[in-house]
Amino acid sequence: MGQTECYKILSSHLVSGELRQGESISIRIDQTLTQDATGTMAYLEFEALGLDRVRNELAVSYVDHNTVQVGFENADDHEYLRTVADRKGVIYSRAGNGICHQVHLERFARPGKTLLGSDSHTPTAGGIASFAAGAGGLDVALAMAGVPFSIIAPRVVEIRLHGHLRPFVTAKDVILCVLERFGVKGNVNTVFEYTGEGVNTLSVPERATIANMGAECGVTTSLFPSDGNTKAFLEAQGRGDEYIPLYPDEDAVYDDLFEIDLSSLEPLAACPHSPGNIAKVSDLAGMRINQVLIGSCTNSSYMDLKKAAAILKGHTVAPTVSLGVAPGSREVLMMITEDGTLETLIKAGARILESACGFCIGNHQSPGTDSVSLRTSNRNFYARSGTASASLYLVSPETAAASAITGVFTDPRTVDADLSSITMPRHFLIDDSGFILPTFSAEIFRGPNIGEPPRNTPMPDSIKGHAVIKVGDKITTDHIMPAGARLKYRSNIPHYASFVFESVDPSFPERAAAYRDKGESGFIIAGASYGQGSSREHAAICPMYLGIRAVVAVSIERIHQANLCNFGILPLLFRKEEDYQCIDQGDELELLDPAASLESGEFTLRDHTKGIDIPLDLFASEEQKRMLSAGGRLNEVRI
Ligand code: MIC
Ligand code: SF4
Repeated sequence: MGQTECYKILSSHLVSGELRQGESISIRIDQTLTQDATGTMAYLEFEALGLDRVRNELAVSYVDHNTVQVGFENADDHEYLRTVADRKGVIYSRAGNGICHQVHLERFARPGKTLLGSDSHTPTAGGIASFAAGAGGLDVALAMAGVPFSIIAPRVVEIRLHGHLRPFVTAKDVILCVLERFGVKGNVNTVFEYTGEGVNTLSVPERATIANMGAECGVTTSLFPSDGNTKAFLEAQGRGDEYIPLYPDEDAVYDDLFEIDLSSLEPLAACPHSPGNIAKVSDLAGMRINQVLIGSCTNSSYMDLKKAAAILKGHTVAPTVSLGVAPGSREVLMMITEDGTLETLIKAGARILESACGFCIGNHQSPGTDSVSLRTSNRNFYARSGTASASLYLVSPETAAASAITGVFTDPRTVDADLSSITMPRHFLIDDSGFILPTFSAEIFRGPNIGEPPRNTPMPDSIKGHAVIKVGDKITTDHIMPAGARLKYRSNIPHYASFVFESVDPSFPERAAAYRDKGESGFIIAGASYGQGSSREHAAICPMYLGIRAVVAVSIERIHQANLCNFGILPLLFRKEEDYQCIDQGDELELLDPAASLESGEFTLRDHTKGIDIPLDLFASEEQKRMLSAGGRLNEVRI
């Protein structure tokens, strides 16, 4: 039986376990990446492992999230990251060099390699046929220490592309179509593999846009083949010698098939407040808009900006609209400067933003009250922009540019511009001076904002307390741990913990801490797809700090489930989904005989308030059971 591309890479990296779908396996990680918002904690955790230097093939530390620098915290964190990278053998990509996923694709990602990143959009590198997954900081710290990464051998879904995109229909519309089909929940332990002759019509940056937003479906990663287009991209990046061909076998067997006729697609948009809430741009046409933002790791490549500029050329942004453009990397910024694209954007009235995450994470550019914001980024979760009343729509750069001119939602197919000559360049402008190579000599700097990596206590004999909060379906890590204005406290857990569930229930931290201080264990009760979205391990660490011992949910997303185990919080699932209805916030709860239940994986939750027993299943591997018993991975791991 032929192999999929996914299983080819997994089998060449298999360290333990049987490579059969659903089995727990561990794989060797070649490359790692971190970004600053998750990176400080990841390197504190790496330091706690006591190693002199990283042991994997390539480790890169990017500074791209917290670059606004209001107050001393961000700058101090950057200095910690620069010095710890130098000392431990990590390449440091300084602020201004660009967004981690865009830069990694340009300069480091390689076909056939494995990449683990402390950011959920690490699968962007799947566009260049790298098996690239997002994980919590601790898992990445361990990968840097050479510890294999554990995953469930995934089911592989074939997404077969036919035909070619028509003018003004883009890679963004392809992934929005995939999101319409697969949604944002229920795709755990799945990999999307793109095949079919339509794949040949997509350049690596376009493939990267598609692989990037597979993260929104919750898949482990997405993969494109390594073919002539991959070779052309690597050559244009001066890395032609890194090319290897990589395809699935002709008779590869997949678990599911979804076929897309690229020629039949039209411009799409993800509507508030979920990337899976898809509509046709033509159906939204005419809606007044207030803000347009082009950038983020999804759509900030050289071609993206050139196409947006070609539409904007000769026009001025509507007076009622603010247009911001953030080039994805210094390479992109230098190229649009050199070829005049930047001038076109400036003349049209665009505000040029730093090559960083910025608006995407709500770090700046929060829209006005009740306003409508069109963005080329990948997440439009409630309140992520910093303005809870705003409505965010996710669109292609073409739709964004066309709408910026008219001031209303506009189908780009109605504009008068010719984009047909905008294709991938034969040579990108290469300048690696934004990277600092390690010298193994720096004194590690620690600002006052940087604490110790927090640890949990071993699992107690009795787990008794209250349902501190009950939340519904699709609670994202942005709901649990806000970013934006709170992002600068990532290295200061006691302070950051005072914002847990800020947009859902701001009284949560005080309530949880009061129960904790009485010696109780806290419970979070949740619906389906709890913890979707980012890889931020703070969504586990901060609740842990507030005394949470168990999350009881209908379902939990992959990266968040791993983060919970890493920090000693029990991920428990209702055996009967309807039991979710039985528990109310404030109920007095107890997990009966936790030690034996951990062993068997079957728990009983006694709701003393309601006088009922509820059966639960532990969602954890054997390895994770050991972590949970020890009160988290840092208490248990031996390097
Ligand atoms: C995001 O897009 O949500 C982030 C910010 O990049 C996160 C990482 C973080 O919270 O620091 C992610 O995607 O993992
Ligand atoms: Fe940065 Fe946004 Fe991409 Fe996250 S999704 S890495 S915040 S650009």
